[in-house]
Amino acid sequence: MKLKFGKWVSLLAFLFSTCTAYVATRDNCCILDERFGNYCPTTCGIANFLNTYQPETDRDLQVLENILQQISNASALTEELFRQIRTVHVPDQSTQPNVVTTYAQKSRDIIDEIIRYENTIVAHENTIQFLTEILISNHDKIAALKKKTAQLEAQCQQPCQDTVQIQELTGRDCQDIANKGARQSGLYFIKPQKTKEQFLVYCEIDSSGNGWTIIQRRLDGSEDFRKNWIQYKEGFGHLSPNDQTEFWLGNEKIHLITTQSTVPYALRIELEDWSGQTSYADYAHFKLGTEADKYRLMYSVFVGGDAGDAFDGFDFGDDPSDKFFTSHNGMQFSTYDSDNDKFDGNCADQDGSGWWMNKCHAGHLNGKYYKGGDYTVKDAGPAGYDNGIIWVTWHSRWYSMKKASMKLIPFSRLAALEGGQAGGIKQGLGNRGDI
Ligand SMILES: [Ca+2]
Repeated sequence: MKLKFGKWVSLLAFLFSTCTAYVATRDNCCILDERFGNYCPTTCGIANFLNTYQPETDRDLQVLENILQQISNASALTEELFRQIRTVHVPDQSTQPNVVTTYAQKSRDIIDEIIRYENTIVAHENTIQFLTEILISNHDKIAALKKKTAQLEAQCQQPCQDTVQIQELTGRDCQDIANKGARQSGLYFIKPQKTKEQFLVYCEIDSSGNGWTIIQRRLDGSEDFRKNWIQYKEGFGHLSPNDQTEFWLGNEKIHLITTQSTVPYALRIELEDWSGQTSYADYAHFKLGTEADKYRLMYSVFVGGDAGDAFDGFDFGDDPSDKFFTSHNGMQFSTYDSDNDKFDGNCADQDGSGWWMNKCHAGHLNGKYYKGGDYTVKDAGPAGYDNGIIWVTWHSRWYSMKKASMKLIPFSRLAALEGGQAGGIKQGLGNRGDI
């Protein structure tokens, strides 16, 4: 863009040849300029003028050239930037919607995951709350146990005393002891004939000298009567001097007592319901067979008693054979681990007891203890059969006794006792004709 000095000289030569008028006007001076004064400049004047202003003009031109070069560079840079932007950012219109869809799905997944975690946290909080309550409960129990332990430790510091008083007299049964003069009920050792060793029993002796040997006692449900064959054989529970504990004397001992001689025994069953009413039932010639015969129940006759004769079976109205299949005389003893009943199943296992089961029972004094008396199929557990302390000729099979006991006395003594009280026994025994 810069004009060379040679070109300026050519131009001035032209101007000099055409502008020769002495007074410069627009007509005779083509380069009239006030900086030349009132005359059209000569060659030297123009040359001086040019020499004066050329450097400044050259600088201006150089400045202009630089500016143009910068603009040119800037344009190139801009074009390069555009090119690079196009290269880097290539819009893909076809894939854009999918990208948006993918991001939306991811967002939903994240939200779902957050909700899931929140639910998990809430569930864990509930679990923690539940466990915390158990922990607090256990702490309370532990504290109670520690307190109890401390009390027991304090008691253990005291000297041990045997408070059980055992009477000195002995005999072959409690009536024998009473016959020897004993008039106090309590714990005695007896030794039936043909028995190698004596064993402890509770004797109930009245002022008239009647001596009852107690073979079973139910009174508060403190003893679990769901026991196996060996336990029923040997006996379980506790004998106490005041007879305030539950027990089963043991089939072997009952067998030994009732078969020790030709002297027949009588069995008395005494019951008490939850209203305080009592009743009893007496059976003559009561005895148990050997273990080999599964301690079979045998008696001759129901002597009497307001409890009724449940051992003879009961017609429940379910089936004509009810009475036959719920009678007990002649039945072998059964426990949950020794099924000797007449039932396809296991009566003793279903009813949780040991007893002379038929198919299964009408009297069941080793049954489950139900406080209050009345109980239901639901209370009876999975089997759903009547399994309480039952004597159906007095109360229904869905009523369980508050108290029950079974006790022995030589039959002759019972006959005298019954004869003096009522006389019903005479008729019962008269039918047998064997007393
Ligand atoms: Ca069976």
